[in-house]
Amino acid sequence: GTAQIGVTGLAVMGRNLARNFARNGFTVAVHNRTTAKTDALVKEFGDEGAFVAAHTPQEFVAALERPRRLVVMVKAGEPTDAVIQEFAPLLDEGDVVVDGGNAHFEDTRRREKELRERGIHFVGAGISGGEEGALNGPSIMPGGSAESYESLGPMLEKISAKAKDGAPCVTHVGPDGAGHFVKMTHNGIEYADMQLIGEAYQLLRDVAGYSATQIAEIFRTWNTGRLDSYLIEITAEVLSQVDAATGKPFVDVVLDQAEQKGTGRWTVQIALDLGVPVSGIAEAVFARSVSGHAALREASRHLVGPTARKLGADEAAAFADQVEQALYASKIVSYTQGFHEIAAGSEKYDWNIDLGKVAAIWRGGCIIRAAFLDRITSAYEARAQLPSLLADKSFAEEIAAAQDDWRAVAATAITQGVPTPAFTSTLAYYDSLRAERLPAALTQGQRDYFGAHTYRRVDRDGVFHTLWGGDKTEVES
Ligand code: NBP
Repeated sequence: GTAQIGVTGLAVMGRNLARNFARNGFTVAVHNRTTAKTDALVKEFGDEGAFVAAHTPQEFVAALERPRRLVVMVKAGEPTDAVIQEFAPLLDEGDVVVDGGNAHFEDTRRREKELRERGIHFVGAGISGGEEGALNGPSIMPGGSAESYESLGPMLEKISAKAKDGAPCVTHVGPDGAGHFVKMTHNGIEYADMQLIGEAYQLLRDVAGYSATQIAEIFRTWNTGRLDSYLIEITAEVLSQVDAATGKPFVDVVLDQAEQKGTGRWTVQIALDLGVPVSGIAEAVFARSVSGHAALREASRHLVGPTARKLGADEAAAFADQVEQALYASKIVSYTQGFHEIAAGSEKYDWNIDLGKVAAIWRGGCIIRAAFLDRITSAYEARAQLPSLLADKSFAEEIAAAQDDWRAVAATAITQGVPTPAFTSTLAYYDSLRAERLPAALTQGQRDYFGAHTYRRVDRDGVFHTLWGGDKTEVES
C-alpha cells in the first residue's frame, strides 16, 4: 500500500478529517460501510489531495503502507466495536488503530487491552472542534502507547490546530484511556463554561434590563479582555442573530430546553466515582436536565417568588462589570474542578498526565479554546505538583480581587429569584475550601450517633466513639 493513513467512517467528522490529512500532503485511504459515501468524497474533494478509495475492508487495509495507521471515525459504542472486530483480523503486529470518536474511556481501556494482546496499538484519541475543527485543525487528545505516538504524532501535529504561538494542539496525553478521559473532562468543562455564560446572559437580561443585542455588545467587549474565548465570541454572534420569520431576537424564538449527548454526564458520573467535587460542572449538567422537564416547569409556573427588578442605565452598566467579575471567578473554579478530576483519573489509572500540556493543547481548535488557558499552563509549569489551580498565586489573587463583585452578583441573583446554580455552587466550593471549620464535624457526630460510625479528634490520633445510648462517655475503638 501507499497510503500513509486511512480513515474509515466518512460521516461529517471522518470526511473532514480525511480531507484535512489530504490537504496536508498525506495520501489517505478512505473507506465507509456504505460505499456511496466513499465515492462521493473522492468525487467532490478529490482535487484537494491524494485519496485512495477502498470499497471493502480488505481493499482498505491493502491500501495502507506498513506498519499501518488507520483512524476509525464511526458512531461511538457498538459501531466502534463492530468495526474493530471487522478490521483486527486483517491487521498485523505493530499496526496502529486510532479511535477518533467520543468513546467512553473505560471502553477505550478495554479495547486497548484486547488489541495489545494481539500486538496492535490502539489509540483512543479525543478530537474536539466539531466538523469545522476536523477540517481545518482540531485539538487532538491521543492516548495509547508511546510507540504509537512516535508513528502518529508527526502527522497529528500537522493536521491539528495551532495555538497563537504556533504550537500544535496535540500531545501524547498518556496510556490507554487517558486521551478519551481528558476529552470527556474537556466536554464537562465546556458544559460549565456554557452554563456560566448562560447565567451571565440571564442576569444581564432580567436584572440589568439589557436587550439581546445590547448583551451581544457586552460579550464582544468582554471578549477583548481576560474572558477572550471562542465560546464568548460565538455567544455574541448568537445573541445578535435576528429571526427572519418573526423579526425577534433568535434567542427568544428557540425552545429553552437544552439537550445533551452524554459526555458532560460522564464527567460527573466519573467524578462521583473518583470522589472529586465537580459541583460547577454537575450544576451545568443538572441545569440542562431541569430545562428539559417541560411538564414539571409548566406545573410550577404558579410558584411564588420575586420578580427581577430592572436597573437604571448607570446601575446596569456597573452591574454588568460585576457580572464579568463573577463569570471570571466562577470560570477559574470550574477549571479548577475539571483539572482536579484529570489529576485524580491520572493518579488512579497511572497515566502520568501533564496537566500544563493538557491546558496547552486546548488553546486552539477545541470548543473551550481561550486566552485563559495559557495561564493554566504557566501555573502548572511553575509548579507541576500544584494541588489545585486555586493554590496558584496569580489565580488566587484574581479571585480575591473579583470576590466582592462575585458575592454581590450571587446575592442579587438569589434575592431577585434568577436561577444561577453555577455561579452560586462555584462560590460555595470556594468558601468551603477556605473555611476554617466545616459542619462535617457535626455530620461525623450524627453518623456516630445513629450508626456508631466513629470519628477522629482534632487534638489526638485514634478512632473514637461516644456511647450515645448509654452514659455518653467516649471510648477509643
Ligand atoms: P456518526 O456518529 O453519525 O456515525 C456515522 C458513521 O458511523 C457512518 O460512517 C456510518 O456508516 C458509521 N457506522 C455506523 Br452508525 N454503524 C456502523 C457499523 N456497524 N459498521 C461500520 N460503520 C458504521 O458520525 P459523526 O457525527 O461524523 O461522528 C463520528 C464520531 O466522532 C462519533 O464518535 C462522534 O461522537 C465523534 N465526534 C463528533 C463530533 C461532531 O461534531 N459531530 C465532534 C467530536 C467527535 P454508514 O455511512 O454506512 O451508515
